[in-house]
Amino acid sequence: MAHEIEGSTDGRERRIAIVCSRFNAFVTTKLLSGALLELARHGVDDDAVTIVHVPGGFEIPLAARRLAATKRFDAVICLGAVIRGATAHFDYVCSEAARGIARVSDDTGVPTLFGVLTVDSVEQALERAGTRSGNKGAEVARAALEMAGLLDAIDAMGTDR
Ligand code: INI
Repeated sequence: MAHEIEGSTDGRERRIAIVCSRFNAFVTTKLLSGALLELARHGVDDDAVTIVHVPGGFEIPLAARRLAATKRFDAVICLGAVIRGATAHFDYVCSEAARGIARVSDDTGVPTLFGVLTVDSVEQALERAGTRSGNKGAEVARAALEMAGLLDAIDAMGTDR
């Protein structure tokens, strides 16, 4: 019979870091609120959450990497908002943020979640920050807990055959 493993989203023993970009703060503060609410809903203690602010999406990976390297956290949640209309270097900021965040996970083994909105307009950004299309911050917070739980479950299998 096949073995199936899923990550528990129980947050009671979790320590979580959040990197939040200040650029487009009218959106990212909503993502942050969504993430904090979701973590609390899953039992994560207030004291177990560390929030780090960075200037823009471009700077998220560096801060995320430093946090992951401390090994103090079960997951790092990255929050930002890159809006096409607002910048000529939209594509650069998006791709560096996405690539950099993925690398943090790969290099450190600490789940590092991509909660950076990459959208065409302010309306689309606000829709994904708690109005019509849910809240990306909450979504990645839940995913962070699931990935932390999943890695623990895989580790608990041990290395024996
Ligand atoms: N950073 C963002 O997070 N979102 C944006 O929409 C954005 N725009 O429009 O330029 C943005 N730029 C700043 C960038 O992330 C860096 O902070 C800056 O280039 C300094 O390195």
